[in-house]
Amino acid sequence: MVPFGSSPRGLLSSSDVDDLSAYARSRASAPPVLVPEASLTSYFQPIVSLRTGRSWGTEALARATHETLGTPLPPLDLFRNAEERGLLLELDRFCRRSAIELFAQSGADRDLLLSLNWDTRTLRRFDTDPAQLERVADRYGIPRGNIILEILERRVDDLDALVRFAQKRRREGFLIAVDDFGTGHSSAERLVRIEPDIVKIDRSLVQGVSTSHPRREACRSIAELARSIGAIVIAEGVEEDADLVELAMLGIDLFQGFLLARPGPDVKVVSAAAERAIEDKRGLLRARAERELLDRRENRRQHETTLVSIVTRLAHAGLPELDTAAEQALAAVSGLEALYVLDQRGVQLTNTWLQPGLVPRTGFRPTSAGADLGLKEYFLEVAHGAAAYASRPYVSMASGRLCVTHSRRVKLIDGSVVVVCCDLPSNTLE
Ligand code: G
Ligand code: MN
Repeated sequence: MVPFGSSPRGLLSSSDVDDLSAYARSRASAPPVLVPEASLTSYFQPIVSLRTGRSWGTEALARATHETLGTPLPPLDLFRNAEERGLLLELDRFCRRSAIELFAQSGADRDLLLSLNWDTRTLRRFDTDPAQLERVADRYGIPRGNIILEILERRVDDLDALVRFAQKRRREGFLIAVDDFGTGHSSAERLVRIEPDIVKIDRSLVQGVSTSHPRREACRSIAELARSIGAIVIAEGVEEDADLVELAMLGIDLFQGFLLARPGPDVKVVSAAAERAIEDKRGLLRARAERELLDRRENRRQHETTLVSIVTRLAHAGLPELDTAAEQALAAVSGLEALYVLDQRGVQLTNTWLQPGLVPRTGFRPTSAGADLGLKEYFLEVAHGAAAYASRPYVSMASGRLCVTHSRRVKLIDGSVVVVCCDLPSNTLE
C-alpha cells in the first residue's frame, strides 16, 4: 500500500509523480489530498488461455483503502474525486507506475503480459511528461511489447486525438486494447480507426451469453470482427460455467473473470488460481462440445427425413403443378416452417408456403412467385454445384422467426431442374 499524496502546492507536477516512487517506497507521509488517508495499491486479475491452460496476461486494477480504518474505497469514487481536483492524469499515471513496480517485483513469468488501464479523459490535458511510461517500463526491465494499454470505454470528444495517441503508443512498442467493447462509447468506429491489437468484450454482453441468442450473436460478431481485423479477443467478466462454455464454442480462447480468479495482490497466486480453474473446466467444455456435436447430428438426421419427404413429393410434380404440390407437401409433412421453389436463376417459381397457422411477425412477409432470390447463399451454393446446402441460423424474412434454410437441387418429373428451399425452425444448435 502506498499513500497517494500531493505536493504542498496541491497540484502534482509530472516529475512529482515520478518522484512518488521513491516517496512511496519510503512511505513518507506527505499530506494526502485526494481522499483523506487513502492508500493505493494494484491488484491483478489474470487473463487465461483455454488452449494452453496458462495465464496469458494479467490486468492491473487500482485498489484504494482507508489507511486507518482499513476499509476499501471504491476506485470509481477515487477517480471521480481526482477528476474534480484536476488530478486525474496524475492518479491514472500513478496507478500504472505502481502496477509496473509491483508486477516487476512479483517474479511472474517473463512472458506474462501486463495490462494497464488508460483513462481517455486524460487525453484532454496536455501531458507534460509523455515519456514517463516508457521510462518506467524500461527501468523495471519490462519489454514494451509485454505491456498492454487498455483504452477504457469513455466518452471521447476528439476521436482523432485518441487515434493519434494509440498510434504513438504502438510505435513506442506497447500493445493497444479497446476495453469494455460493446457497451457505452466503445463504438465500431473506434475499433476500425484504432485497429487495436486486442479487443476486450464487455462483461455486460458476456454475462448471460448462454441463455440469450442475441447476446451470443453479438459476442460472435464482435469476436469475428476483431479477428478479421487482426485483433486478439478477450472475454471479460466471465462468472458462470455456462457462459464460459458458450464463449469457448464461439472460438474465444482468452478469458478473464471471477469464475477463473478474482483480482488479488499477488500476480503469481492469482495466475496459478486461474490456471487451476480453467483445468477444472476442461471436462465440462469437452462434454459440451460432444453433446453439441451429437445434438447437431440428430438435428441433421431429423431435417434429412423431413427434406427427403418433401423432395419426394415435389419430384412427382411437373412445373405447372408445382405450386399446388408445394402447398400440399407443406401441409402433409410436419416440422417445416416454410417451403418455396426457385428456378435456375434464383427466381421464385412457387409462392412461399408457410406452415398453416403460422402468423409472421409484424414487418415480416413471405415473398411470392416471381421474387428474385438469386443473391441468396442457399440458392448460389446449389446453383453452382453443391447437391445440398444448409444455412446458419438466421431470422427468416418470411416469418420473423429463427430458422435454417436447407436447399436442394431437384429434377422434376418433366425433366426441369429446380432449387427446393425449406425453412426449418432452428434451436440455434446447427
Ligand atoms: O473496465 P474494466 O474492464 O477495466 O473493469 C475491471 C473491473 O471489473 C474491476 O473492478 C474488476 O474487479 C471487475 N471485474 C473483473 N472480473 C469481473 C467479473 O467476473 N464480474 C464482475 N461483475 N466484475 C468483474
Ligand atoms: Mn480494463
